[in-house]
This record gives sequence, structure tokens and C-alpha cells, in this order.
Amino acid sequence: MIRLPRRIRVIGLVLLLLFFHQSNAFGQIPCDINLDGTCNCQDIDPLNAEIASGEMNLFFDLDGNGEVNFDDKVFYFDVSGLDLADLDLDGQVNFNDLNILLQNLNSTSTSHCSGDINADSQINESDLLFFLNSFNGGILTWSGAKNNSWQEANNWDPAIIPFNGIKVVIPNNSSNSSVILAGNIVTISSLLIESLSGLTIKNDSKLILDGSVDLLIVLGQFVLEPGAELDVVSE
Ligand SMILES: [Ca+2]
Ligand SMILES: [Ca+2]
Ligand SMILES: [Ca+2]
Ligand SMILES: [Ca+2]
Repeated sequence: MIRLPRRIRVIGLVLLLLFFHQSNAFGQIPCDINLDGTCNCQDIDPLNAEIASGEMNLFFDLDGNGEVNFDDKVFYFDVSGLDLADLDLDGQVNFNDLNILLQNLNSTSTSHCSGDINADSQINESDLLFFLNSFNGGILTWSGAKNNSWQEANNWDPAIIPFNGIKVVIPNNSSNSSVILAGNIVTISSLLIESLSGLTIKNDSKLILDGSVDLLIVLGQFVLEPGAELDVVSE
């Protein structure tokens, strides 16, 4: 686990305490925990690592509730005016951040700037879902740029195969608008098929809709081949 030198931690703690009692104690840059004059992952990653470790070094109890957990990271980003989905900390949530996350997907890291948004030392679909929810409401839209296969990332915008928690839209203005789901069991949050588009679930496949609102809206074609399965799980 990464730990700051004790002197810096003590100074940082004093300034954090001051900050919570006097809102401008950090001057123009409230996110600079290690006091090197800039705000970056050298400030955030020790917090990320502490949350992931499950330890309770109260230096990192930024919201002062006696526990160190993800809420403290949320608090840090809140007081710093940053977005949790802003991986490169440039003040914007955009494709640069998404590309960082996709490059590091399915790896082990405690770095926020590599993509561990939820501070559990893994960069995985949980972080990707968190990112997409902030980026575009957690929606993947069919483009059909390559062919008609659901399981081809390049048929989606952004180019990610839909996964659990994602809202899927198959719009009218797409290529290869007769989408085929074959050879897979897929769970998503909701599905919208617009009027000139269609989806066929092949006989070896299953689509599970597990969400809370607008789970299934079909304005176009929706074909379940004999043996194909559709499960609708309403929360
Ligand atoms: Ca700093
Ligand atoms: Ca806390
Ligand atoms: Ca950014
Ligand atoms: Ca993570």
C-alpha cells in the first residue's frame, strides 16, 4: 500500500481540518492534499489505495464519519469540483477518459488515473458502468458499423459490447439495422428498438433485461427464435 511520508500526512491532516472549518484554507486548489501545488493522482491514489485496502487510517476519513470508504472519495471529488469519471483530471469527461479506461480494462490497479473509479483495486465493468453513467447516461447505441452481430464491439457507439447495467438503443439511423444476438447469454438494463430497426435472438441465446424503468420498448421488429429466451426482471 502506498503511504505518504508521515510529515506530509500530518501537514495534510492539519490543512484538511482547517479546510473543513474554513472553506478557503486550501486557497485556489482544495484538491492538493500532498501540497505540491498541483492536483493529480498523486493526491488521489493514496486515498484510492486506502479505500481498496479496507484499512481505516483516519487521515483519509475526509468526510469525518469515522470510516474510510468510497464516500470519502466522493467527498474529495465534490469539494475539489471534479467529476469522478474524469480520469485524466483535465476538467472534462470525454473520449480521452474512456480510452484510458478501455486500455486498462480487466487489470489490477489502485490508480484513479488508470481507471479504478470505485477504488476496489480492479479496473473492470463496474468502473466502466460508473464512467458511462456519467458520460452518456449508461447508453450504448447500435451503429452497425461493421456487421449485424451484437457481440461485435465496433457495432456499438461507444465501441463496447453491452454488459450488465447498460441501456441499449437500436436506432433508425444505423447500418445493418437487423441486429443478431447469437451464441450468448446477455444481461442489460433496458432495450429500445426503434421503428425501422430489429433484433433477432437466435435459438442458442438468451437476453435478460434487469432494470427499473422502460425495460423493453419495441417499435420495430423483435424476433425470438424457437428456443431463444427473454427474461424480464423488474427491480
Ligand atoms: Ca498535489
Ligand atoms: Ca469517511
Ligand atoms: Ca478528462
Ligand atoms: Ca474498480
